[in-house]
Amino acid sequence: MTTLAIDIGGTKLAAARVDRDLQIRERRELPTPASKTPDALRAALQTLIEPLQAQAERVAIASTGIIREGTLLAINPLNLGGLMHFPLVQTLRELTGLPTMAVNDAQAAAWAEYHVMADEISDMVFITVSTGVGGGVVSNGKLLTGAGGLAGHLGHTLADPNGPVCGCGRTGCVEAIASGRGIAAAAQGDLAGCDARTVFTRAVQGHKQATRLIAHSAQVLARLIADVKASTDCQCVVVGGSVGLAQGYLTQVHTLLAQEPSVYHVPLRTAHYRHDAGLLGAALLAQGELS
Ligand code: ADP
Ligand code: BMX
Ligand code: ZN
Repeated sequence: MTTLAIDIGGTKLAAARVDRDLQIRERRELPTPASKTPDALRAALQTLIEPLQAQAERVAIASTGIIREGTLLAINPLNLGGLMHFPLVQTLRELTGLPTMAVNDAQAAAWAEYHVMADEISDMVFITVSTGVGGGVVSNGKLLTGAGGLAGHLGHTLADPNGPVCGCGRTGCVEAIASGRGIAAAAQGDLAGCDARTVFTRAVQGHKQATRLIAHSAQVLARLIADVKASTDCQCVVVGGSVGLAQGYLTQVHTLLAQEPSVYHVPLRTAHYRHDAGLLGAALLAQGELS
């Protein structure tokens, strides 16, 4: 019983064969094609899955964006280029001939992380700080997707009314400041043009602007988590994504959250499944839906 799980992010594509007991047997990664055209994505997905699909019985996709009737929609089209309306489920069905389902990446990751703690916890929130900032909410043991798949898009809540314009059209979203793209966009002077990974490396070396950019991201994330606690009364917030998982980041968020009034405090955890939470959550959801 093997699932071919695929994770489509704004920066990277990942795929793995996942067993029924959630063990990853083989995993591959490719950059999300820079041109972000439908043809380039289809070709990249084909290359990615070809060596993995032989024994698979179904396909489970976790993807950035809102997934509506198997099609990819963006709340932040800047993260997706020309991929708006990409027929995700249809494309993977054609490429593999297998039953296929798709879900938002952060919602999928929330489900995997909830699975790890379901014995002790009924209400939790997952936040990915990656190319964008995504979220998934589990309330009373149920994953919230909302009427149209938008539930949990925490990156598009307000951080600063005087902040940068977000790709979604609003001004000052959490994502426009705290995400990898947000950090890179704010980099100036000798950091101009650097990606978030480089900004983190420079901060470790003591670069002042790099340190400030990361501290600003962590501050925005801590305030978001206080808002999330106020709106969901969750028992735990799990943080993932390459920025969220970066050395020292969650410690900063934790310190800043501790400065908020205690009613907004909530235990913070690093994603148990690290970079694989989206893949495994999609596989888990597919086991339920496509079995
Ligand atoms: P995706 O958004 O495609 O799911 P990631 O979770 O890897 O992919 O997030 C990509 C963002 O994380 C980019 O902005 C990238 O610069 C940044 N990033 C990647 N690796 C690191 C790292 N080791 N430390 C800090 N930031 C990183
Ligand atoms: C954006 C949005 C979310 C996604 C989040 C994290 C798009 C294309 N994506 O807020 O759906 O969950 O980014 O995505 O509108 P990632 O690419 O950083 O993993
Ligand atoms: Zn936004």
